[in-house]
Order: sequence, then C-alpha cells, then structure tokens
Amino acid sequence: MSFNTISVVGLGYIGLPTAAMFASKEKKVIGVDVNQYAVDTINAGRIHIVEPELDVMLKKAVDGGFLKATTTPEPADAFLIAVPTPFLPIKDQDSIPEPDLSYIKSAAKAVAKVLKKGDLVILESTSPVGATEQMSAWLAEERLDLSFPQTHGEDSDIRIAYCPERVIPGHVVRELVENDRVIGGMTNKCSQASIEVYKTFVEGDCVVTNARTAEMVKLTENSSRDVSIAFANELSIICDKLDIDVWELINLANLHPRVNILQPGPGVGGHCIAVDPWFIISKTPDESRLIHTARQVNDHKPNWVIEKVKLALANFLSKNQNKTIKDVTVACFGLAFKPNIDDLRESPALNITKELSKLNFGKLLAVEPNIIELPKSLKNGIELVSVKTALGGSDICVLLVDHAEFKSIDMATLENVIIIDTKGIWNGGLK
Ligand code: SAJ
Repeated sequence: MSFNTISVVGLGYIGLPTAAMFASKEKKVIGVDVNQYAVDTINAGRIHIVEPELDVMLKKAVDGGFLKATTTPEPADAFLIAVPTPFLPIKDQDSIPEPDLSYIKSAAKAVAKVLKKGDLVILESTSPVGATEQMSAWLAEERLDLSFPQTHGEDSDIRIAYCPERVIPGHVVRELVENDRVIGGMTNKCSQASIEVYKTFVEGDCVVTNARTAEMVKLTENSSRDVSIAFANELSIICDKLDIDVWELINLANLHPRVNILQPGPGVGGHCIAVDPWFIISKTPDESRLIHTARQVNDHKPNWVIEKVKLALANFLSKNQNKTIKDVTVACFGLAFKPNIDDLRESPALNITKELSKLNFGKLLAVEPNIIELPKSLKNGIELVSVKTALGGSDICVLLVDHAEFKSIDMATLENVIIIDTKGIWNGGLK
C-alpha cells in the first residue's frame, strides 16, 4: 500500500496542523473545508487559527506546492476527517445534551463521491462510540459499487478507522509528532493501513485496537480528568465548610505514594474536558452516574464562587454601614480558561465575571494580562485594567486564574482587601 495523496477534511485546530505535517514530509495534501475564508487564507500561505510554529510550517508547505486547500473533495488515497462534533441545543437545564454528527455525515457524503477501491477513511473528530461504524454506513449508502468493512470485513474495498487526536493547544506541532496514537481500525487491515499513514510523521507508538475502543479511549481520557477535577472541587467546598485549607490538605494527602489529587478551581473550561464526558453520558445515561455527577459538580463550581462573592459583599457592607453597593469596587483576576493563555472560550472565569457584572457594583474591574481588549460580551460596565490599578482601589479581589503574573503579587498589597482565591495562590485560598 502506498498513500501518496492525503486529504484532510476539516481545516481547524486539528485538521490544519495535521495537513501541514503531512505536507512537511512531502506528501501531496489536499485540505478540504466548507469555509471559503479558511480555504483562501491557507492557499495564500497563511493560517486562520492561532497555534505556535504552524504559520512557518504551513507557508513552506503551500509555497513548496505540497498543500492546497479546496471546498470540494478531490480524489486521494487516504482521507482524514477532523470536522466539529458539537452538541444539539438542550431543551431545558436538566436534559442531557445529544451529539450532532451532521458535520461527519456531510463530510462522509462529500468524500464518498471521490472514493476509489483501496482508499482509507480515518475519523479523527471526538465522537460518541459507534460514530465510525455510522460514518462507514453513510459512505456505503452513497457508494453501492464499493464494499465496506461492516459487510466485507478484511476483504473490503475501502478501509475505515478511528484514530483520535490527543494534542494540547499551544503544543500541537510537537505533540502531533511525539504523542503515541491509538489506531482503531474496523479490521486489522484498516489498522495497518492507518499506521502506514501516521508513520509519515508520528514518532510515538501507534497502538492498535478496534474502532469502538479507540472512540472510548479519547472520551475516557478527558472524562477521567473531569472526574478527578470534580473530586478536587468537591473537596474545596467541603473544606470551606469545615474551615480547613484545601490546598494544604491536598498537598498533605498527595504525600501518600498512591494518591494524586488534582487542583480545585472556579470550574472546568475549554473545549474538551467539560464537553467530552457528555458523549459517554448521552449514550449510557443510566450507567454513567459518576461521570454525570462529576460534570454537575464542576458546572456548579462557578455558582458557588459567585455566592462567595455575594457573601463577601454582605460582610463588607455590614462592616461599612455608611457604604452601599455603589461604593464597592470588585476586581476579577483572570478571564482565560486556564493559566498563561489568552483563550477565553468556555471559560468559567469569564462567565463568573459576566455574572458578577449583573450585581451592579460601583466598579467591576477585570485583570487579564494575556489580552489587550475585553470581548464584546464583557464590555458592558467592566473595565480591563492592569494588576497595579486593580490592587490600588479594590475592596474585594477575586482570583480566578493562576496566571504567572498573579503569583508574584506582593501579599502586603492585599492586606486590607477581602480575598476570594479560587486557585489557592494568595495566602492559601478562599477565606
Ligand atoms: N483544571 C482544573 N484543575 C486541574 C487541572 C485542570 O481545574 O488540576 C481545569 C483548567 O483550569 C481548565 C480545564 O480544567 O479550565 C481543562 O484544562 P486542561 O489543561 O485539563 O485540559 P485542555 O482542555 O487544555 O486539554 C485536554 C487534554 N486532555 C487531558 O489532559 C486528558 C489534552 O491532552 C487533549 O488533547 C485535549 O483536552 C483535547 O483536545 O481533548
């Protein structure tokens, strides 16, 4: 088998670096995306997403003639599908979100038109268990002249596999090469073909399993982290009630050689850890009790932080009876979804700040050293200020993200301020 032309369908945070990586190894790469702007930007040798090192790699690939982007699939030997798998809108707050596989379906239908005997189709998008078999069924519906693994096993004309990505944003270029890959072929030949494709650039091990297990591996990795963080978040709420410093508690418990508790925070953000467990829960709602509860614990944490701020406000006003809420200045330290990045999407810190703005404090300040402008949703009544300005005149300081800049703050400057520290970097934590 030889895969000389590789098509990557979906040129986002995973698809684009993957396409550029194949092209850097001088494979002929056809990138496909429905977004004309993305296609034009890539063909001009530029990137439409933020990822270190990718710009240089992509420009070289395009200038060298190894990578081109298009809105319609063209014939290739292997197709990698890396399209979004969002969730359908929920009916009410208590309902379980259901995945929306429509992007996979339209990608499959588009790819089916150009498939030929011997081709390999790999699904990379984070997906519920069974999505790869479903994708193969959609392909088969379109191409009655070709045979697929679900009906013809090892003798099928087309090979199908699920191979999840596990790269962390900010280090995608390095992790694509170094990380081990889980290869979930629908048959062994499908797995072997996929290994051949990935070995173009992967230096980690390519470990073979079946498609359903590979789908579940990806969901398990992120659910495991979500459950572990929920344990830490629950401990922080318990400790607050029992007047115990949770950070000290975790440090001490982690001295045990077989205990490794993660860190509590204001909630879980980002596009993976807080999302992927729902793929398991929606498929097996009665069986996923721990995973579901962990999601609820982590989703509840921002509300708990907001209640803490309200309590602090009430204490402040009862000690300063000549003042009203209009005299109170609150500063939120951090808006990003985790430390030392500028990514504000699905960020609990951002949502907490947004909710606090509804309380109509005299002033609500936001400190986020990694951005130069507030997002539109926060512009109403919130001021983006420096660390120094926030420390100068705030009555309540709410630490939401453990950015490096906040760790070096001189504690003397916080002496007369009420502190709500959700990350435990200022004098322990929540007081
Ligand atoms: N968080 C805590 N406490 C902790 C660790 C994290 O509250 O002890 C919070 C963070 O502040 C953040 C959220 O969890 O709000 C998620 O951050 P993260 O660093 O745990 O993960 P992501 O979303 O940046 O990337 C994860 C990674 N998965 C795992 O570590 C199992 C990455 O390897 C995956 O490729 C990525 O999801 C993905 O794309 O699925």
